[in-house]
Amino acid sequence: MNFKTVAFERSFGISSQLTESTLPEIAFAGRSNVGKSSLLNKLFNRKGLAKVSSTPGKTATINFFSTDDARFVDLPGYGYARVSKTEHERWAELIEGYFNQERNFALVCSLIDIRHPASALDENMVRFLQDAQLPYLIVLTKGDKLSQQKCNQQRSALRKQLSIDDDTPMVITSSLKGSGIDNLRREIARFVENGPRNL
Ligand SMILES: Nc1nc2c(ncn2[C@@H]2O[C@H](COP(=O)(O)OP(=O)(O)OP(=O)(O)O)[C@@H](O)[C@H]2O)c(=O)[nH]1
Ligand SMILES: [Mg+2]
Repeated sequence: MNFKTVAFERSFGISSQLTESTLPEIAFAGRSNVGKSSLLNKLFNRKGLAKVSSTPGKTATINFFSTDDARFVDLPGYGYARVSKTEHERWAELIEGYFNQERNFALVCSLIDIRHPASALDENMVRFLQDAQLPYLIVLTKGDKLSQQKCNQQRSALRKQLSIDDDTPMVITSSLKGSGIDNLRREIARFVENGPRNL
């Protein structure tokens, strides 16, 4: 797998429009503002690839980015309180629609802010991935905000809180400093090479 060439493919506002899954897919899920779009940009060292904003709710569509051997999927963030009911329903339709399709799910990266305990919505997301037996890992974002010791403590606490088994990687990253990014690239490549999970 190489992280050198990537191109924005398309945005989708409704799941029925999602194009066929022709490549192994790596999806990024997490609450609004957790750093999904920033992480994608950092993985490819391309600042403007996915739109980043300090205002939560920036990514309100499913965005596909493709490389030669995989497709990266930026999912809309959950848990942004100030969206309207219709916006929330649209979010739910998109996420559920994506995961309910027969797609080539190589890996779901579930992003959680390292500074806080997981929210109820984070717990739901992880439980869904576990119950559906989807291949997943946890990315703990914004690692630059805590000392290394605190980061490691938080990782252990979150592993416990979310009942993450020891075989599931929990990668600490900072899109600001670049730490953990190589490690995450390696994990992504490993999951893609292992092939899709037959559900
Ligand atoms: N300090 C720090 N800030 C970060 C990091 N990653 C993202 N941010 C900041 O967090 C904010 C949200 O980042 P985004 O990448 O837009 O978050 P998102 O998860 O895509 O948000 P939505 O599109 O709303 O779902 C921005 O202000 C980023 O600069 C990080 O590793 N460290
Ligand atoms: Mg985003």
